[in-house]
Amino acid sequence: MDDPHVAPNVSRAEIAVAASAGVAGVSGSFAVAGRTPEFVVAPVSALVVGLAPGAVMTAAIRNLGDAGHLLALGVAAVLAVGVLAGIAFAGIRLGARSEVPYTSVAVGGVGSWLLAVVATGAPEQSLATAGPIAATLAVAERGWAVGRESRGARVSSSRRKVLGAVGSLVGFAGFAAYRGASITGVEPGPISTVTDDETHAEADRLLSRADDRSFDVADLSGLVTPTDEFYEVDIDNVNPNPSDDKWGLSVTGEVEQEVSVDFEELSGMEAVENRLVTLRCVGESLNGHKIDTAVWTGVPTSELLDEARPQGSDACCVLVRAVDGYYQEFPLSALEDSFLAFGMNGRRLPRGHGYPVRLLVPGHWGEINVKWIDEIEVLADEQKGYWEKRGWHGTGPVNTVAKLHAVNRLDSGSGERVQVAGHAYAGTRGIERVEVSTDGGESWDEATLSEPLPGDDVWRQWRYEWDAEPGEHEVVVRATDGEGDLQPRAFSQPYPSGATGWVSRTVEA
Ligand SMILES: Nc1nc2c(c(=O)[nH]1)N[C@H]1C(S)=C(S)[C@@H](COP(=O)(O)O)O[C@H]1N2
Ligand SMILES: [Mo]
Repeated sequence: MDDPHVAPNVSRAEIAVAASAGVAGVSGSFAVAGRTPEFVVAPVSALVVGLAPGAVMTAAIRNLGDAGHLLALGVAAVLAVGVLAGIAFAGIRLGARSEVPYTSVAVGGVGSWLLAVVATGAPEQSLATAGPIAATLAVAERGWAVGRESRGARVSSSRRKVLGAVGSLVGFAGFAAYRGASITGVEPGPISTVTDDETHAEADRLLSRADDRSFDVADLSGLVTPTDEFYEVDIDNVNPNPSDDKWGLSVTGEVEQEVSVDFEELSGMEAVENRLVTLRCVGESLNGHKIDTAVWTGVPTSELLDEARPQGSDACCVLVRAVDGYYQEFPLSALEDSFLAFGMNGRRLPRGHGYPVRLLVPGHWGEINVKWIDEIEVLADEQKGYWEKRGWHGTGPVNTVAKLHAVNRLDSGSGERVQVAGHAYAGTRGIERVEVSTDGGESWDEATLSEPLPGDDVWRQWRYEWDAEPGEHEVVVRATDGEGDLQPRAFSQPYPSGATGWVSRTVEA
């Protein structure tokens, strides 16, 4: 039965057992850890992301979103199965040469456990990787022992055993997928679990104010984005899952005094407040949807900076680091009005948006709004951040944009009344005016803007209606920011400095 293509004395059965052990190990790990950093595939995935060229990463994150993350995680899972199968195989081979019973089980079990501990740093959860591998090897070794004793046993009985083994493995993997999918990591409770009720009440007031001022337009999202619809951009396929008591933030580098806070100290500060802030990703397409707004609860970063006292002329900029290995560099001045948020829309930050604490830098592209923040290093010399090393220029203020997301036909008896609407955003410059053309840019009319919301970094909604002649109309939208600057007409792709141009769309009346 030996396969001529594999090394002498290595049987297909051994390879099949090793591969099964690998699948069982990854399954067991997922059943216990789910999509958290303790999942044995997570470090493999981080390695893959680290090695991937910037262009590939950018394309995957921009075009595939979470599907891209799942795809990459799938590739990493296959690699992890391979590595664990390798350990199991080493166990089987050593076992074949050893007189000591269950050598394969010991080698495969202990070896995979050690590797999982080194990779994830989680000794207990790593048992869920090693256990199923050891069990698979034990079943196989027992089967081989029995097989040797009763040579010539009927083939049908061994086929039945193989089918049974495959069935158990598939069943176990299915159970693991189901179990692991329900593990979400830290769950955000209401903000009042860490602040006083007044802070919570204030967040609720801002939420209802935003609700009141949002247009009632079909297909147009409100002025505040519900947390589970808020866009998300992550470099990793598995988000960190930190706990409050393990978290800490320090201000280091060119400062007179290094400062560190833990979560209790930060959330217990007098200065806790709520802010409405819009975020926009530099990688989003011109009329894309990677732009959203929330009510954030937190503390001005100046509370820590004032204590640390960056050293005057020596300090040009900051390098902000995060738990997931992400880092961004930008001018110290941008940090002045920034905010350390631990709440989002009246609840603790969800894991995907930076639990326990993230940075919000008013008016700047999303990428420097570092999630899972744990260090602010004040620098004397400029450096490149994570995305800047990959060619992006996304640490500065956002470009002005007017989106066109809703087109509705209003029933008005005679003729076609058409409504178009969207959001407009210019960071801290604010939006002064949005204009709409229904003839491809020949003539312009002013759109109605939503009432401004408190805060100096909040988008606005616009809407416009007209009686349209039957046929096609080229609708174009453009915004003017609070400094009186009309957004540039010239179109450019998001890479490397953010999309520019006027959004246009053909509307059928
Ligand atoms: N630690 C960390 N912070 C991060 C990122 C990340 O991958 N890791 N992505 C950045 C990017 S590119 C953007 S656009 C915003 C998105 O924030 P959100 O996912 O909460 O919408 O977070 C930024 N902060
Ligand atoms: Mo981004």
